[in-house]
Amino acid sequence: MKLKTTAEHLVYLLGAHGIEYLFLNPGTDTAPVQEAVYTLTEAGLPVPAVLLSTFESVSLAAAHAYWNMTGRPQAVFVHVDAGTQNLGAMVHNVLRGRAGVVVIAGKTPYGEEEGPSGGRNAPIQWLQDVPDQPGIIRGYAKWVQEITRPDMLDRAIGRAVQVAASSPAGMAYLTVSRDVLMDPPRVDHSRVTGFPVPVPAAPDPAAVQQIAAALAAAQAPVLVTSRVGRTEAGFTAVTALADLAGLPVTGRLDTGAVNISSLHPASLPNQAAAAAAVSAADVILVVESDVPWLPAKVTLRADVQVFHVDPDPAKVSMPLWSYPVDVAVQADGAAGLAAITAELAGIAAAKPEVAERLADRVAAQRERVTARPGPEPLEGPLTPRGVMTGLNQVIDAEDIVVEEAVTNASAVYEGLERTRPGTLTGPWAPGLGWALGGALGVKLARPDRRVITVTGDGAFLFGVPTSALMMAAEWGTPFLAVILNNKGYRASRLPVYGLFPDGASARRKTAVGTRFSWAPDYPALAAACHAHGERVEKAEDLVPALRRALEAVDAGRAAVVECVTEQD
Ligand SMILES: Cc1ncc(C[n+]2csc(CCOP(=O)(O)OP(=O)(O)O)c2C)c(N)n1
Ligand SMILES: [Mg+2]
Repeated sequence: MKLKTTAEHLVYLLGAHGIEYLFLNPGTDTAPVQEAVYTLTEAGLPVPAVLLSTFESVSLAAAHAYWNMTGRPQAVFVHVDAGTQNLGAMVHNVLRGRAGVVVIAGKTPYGEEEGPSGGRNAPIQWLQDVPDQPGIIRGYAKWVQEITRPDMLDRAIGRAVQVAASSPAGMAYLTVSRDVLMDPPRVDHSRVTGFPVPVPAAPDPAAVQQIAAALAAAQAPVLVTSRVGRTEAGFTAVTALADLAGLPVTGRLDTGAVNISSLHPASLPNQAAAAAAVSAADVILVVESDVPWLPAKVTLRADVQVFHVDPDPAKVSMPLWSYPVDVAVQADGAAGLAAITAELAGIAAAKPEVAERLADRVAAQRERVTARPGPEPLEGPLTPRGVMTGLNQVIDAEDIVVEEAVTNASAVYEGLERTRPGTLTGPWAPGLGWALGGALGVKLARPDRRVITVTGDGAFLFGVPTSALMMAAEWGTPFLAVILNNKGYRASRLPVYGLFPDGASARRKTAVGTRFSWAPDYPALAAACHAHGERVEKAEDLVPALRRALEAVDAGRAAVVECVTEQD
């Protein structure tokens, strides 16, 4: 096929670079791209599947979640500055989640000629012209580029995918005007090869030796990691080190992936246990964690040694990040852990006293695990922990949970059994409204798995449920949303009590701007969006409601289970 427009070239290049999905919210700027999808399809060329989304933040959360599951960046096409603004706080989540995504935004045309040049032919195209469209996302994107000429397109797309996927991954933001999209393409020298994603950095051998030696000598080491279990390799590496060194593992503070089975004896059961382990530690190994502990809540030992392994241990995107680190190693977390474990195994093989110390710790850990609290019984008023008890009864080990439970996140991390890598994901970032789009993205990436999101009622509403539930039907990506409905923003109430314990708000047992008196009827909202809906008020009713909802999901329909809980 002889390509006629730069838009056709663009769509071709996206497919050629392995973009499987193009999440699209179109406008006047995207007309050449929309046409190109059909012309390429008719010519038998592979093109990304185009998924319409009625709200841009939902698209971006879906692309982010897809990255979390696969490590493969997808493309989100948005309408000029307005669509870019609707990406909203999900842009921040992409930054903190180190998610590889390619966002392409149209730009209003430069020319004023009507016709095939794609120039301005409607009043809106003057109004769309703003001084700094990329400025909307500049503080968060990893890389920004405007495609100003057809002959740079191949390099711009190749580089966008390369930059987005390289570690630490992030957002590549491209803009392109409608008239450039209408320009004749420059395919004569176009190439899709030569844009490799760099292989992950291996750790420095001397630093690995130093860390392994410190772990061999340690009396009370601890491993703090949030993200490394996102991949099977990371999960395996954490488990191997815990099995060898008997060191406790936590990722509970800034929450995170299943880094080790929640049933493994090394998995610290809650934040209090994590804080105790960190304060008592003589060696702290931090691997891919942005907030390893709270300085305000934890006093470290004076003789502690802190080691930090991360693709970006300097945390360049955080203006103040000053945890006291002795040795920082720039490396992929999984590769770093595997190297440290191999080195430590070598030391243990050579020194029986080290082998004995490690074996003692492993044995001690196994004994401690028997003392874990049992599940909360399911009777009487429903509680967030009770909801986890119910979920444990109905979900399988391989089902994937998407967490945005806010003040009840600890109920999820402490109460939900998660034993397999990649079976828990979330934004783990500041912008609420990720979970529903995230659930869509997970389901796209893992169509054979069940997807269950656990959200606060506020988080659910931030997630644009009318859009996300509609998309579940449009895309054929059903999921179950479990709402922990405490009737408002508890997270925005507790800090008022915290700062003013004897204040007017604490006395009134409420704070302005945090209670929902007229929340939607959630099951009715679900029904309006083609989803199955349930409301549960009594603990005894939970499991049957969850089962009915999962039946609906298994039959291809999204479902919403509103769990009414009373919380201060
Ligand atoms: C986009 C966005 N707006 C506002 C906030 C501030 N915020 C943080 S938590 C929260 C309340 C969340 O409510 P809900 O999901 O019901 O959880 P709960 O606090 O009740 O546990 C708000 C408004 C935010 N993080 N992101
Ligand atoms: Mg709430």
